[in-house]
Amino acid sequence: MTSAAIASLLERVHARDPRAISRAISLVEDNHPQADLIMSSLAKEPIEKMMVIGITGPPGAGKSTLTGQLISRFRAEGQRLGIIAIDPSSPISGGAILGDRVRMMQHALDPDVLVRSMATRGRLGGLCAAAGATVRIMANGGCSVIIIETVGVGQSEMDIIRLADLTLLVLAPGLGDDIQAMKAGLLEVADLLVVNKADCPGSESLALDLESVAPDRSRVCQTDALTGRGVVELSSRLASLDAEHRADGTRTDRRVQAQEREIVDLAIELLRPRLDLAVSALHSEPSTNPRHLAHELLLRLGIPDA
Ligand SMILES: Nc1nc2c(ncn2[C@@H]2O[C@H](COP(=O)(O)OP(=O)(O)O)[C@@H](O)[C@H]2O)c(=O)[nH]1
Ligand SMILES: [Mg+2]
Repeated sequence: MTSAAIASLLERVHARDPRAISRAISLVEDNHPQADLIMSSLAKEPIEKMMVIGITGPPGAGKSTLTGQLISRFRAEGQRLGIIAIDPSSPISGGAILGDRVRMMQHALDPDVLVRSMATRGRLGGLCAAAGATVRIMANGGCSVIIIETVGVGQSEMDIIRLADLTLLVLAPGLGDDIQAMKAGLLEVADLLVVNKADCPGSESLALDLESVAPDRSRVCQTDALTGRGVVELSSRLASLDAEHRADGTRTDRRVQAQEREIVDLAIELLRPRLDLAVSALHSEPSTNPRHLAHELLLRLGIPDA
């Protein structure tokens, strides 16, 4: 693609054309030679304004159903949304993703809800780089709220949580969640703990359990994502936390940290092909200590003492 073609693509992104937005995201994801030009041509202002919400929690907790409800709330306020569905690229959870698509069908024809799925598999540097680029392009395409829905509670979830301005951990009764196990990671980093399926038995005691471990009990919300009960309260909590974090600098701190993660991801991605090339030039013999050879490899690329 010529620079002129990229310029016209970006013009269409700024004119909110969903196809152009999707094309720009794909070019950057695929490391197109013009990816740098696309990213450096983006406007800062919409990126500063946007709110990125991460939604995580065990499969079946109701994340997609709740996302659907939040989409309706934000659309009622006239906001344009970007939705990023993290796809584990595994046949086992393929069904879950199909289900998610069905649950978002009510918004499928809405030109102001842009949905993108993103694979976790086959990514060297983690998800931060790809998701970071996607949210920035979506913001330039007029999305003021971006929701990233993850699939479970693994490493890629932590990556996404780092990227989000605000994170919801969605739990539900009857899933056999071991709160103690989750406590180590997600309970601490999530901004709001959502007990979904408030219509189901056990939700009250799950909420009480969470209130006892949460650093601040006002962080616990209850929702019934099927009917939408509790969603208005949840979105107003989100709005007030967002305002708080904008005012006290938390949001800026988080974005700086997220960008550091992204830079490391990108650097690893950039380095990998050069390492692959240089390793064959090493002509290494079978060795008891390949670690030594790894140092040697880095030395050849001008990185001493690694
Ligand atoms: N009773 C009840 N069922 C719900 C609620 N929210 C979601 N579900 C159901 O729980 C199942 C899993 O929901 P889904 O949104 O796919 O969960 P996810 O895997 O976390 O994305 C679906 O059958 C939903 O219809 C709720 O608040 N109450
Ligand atoms: Mg889901």
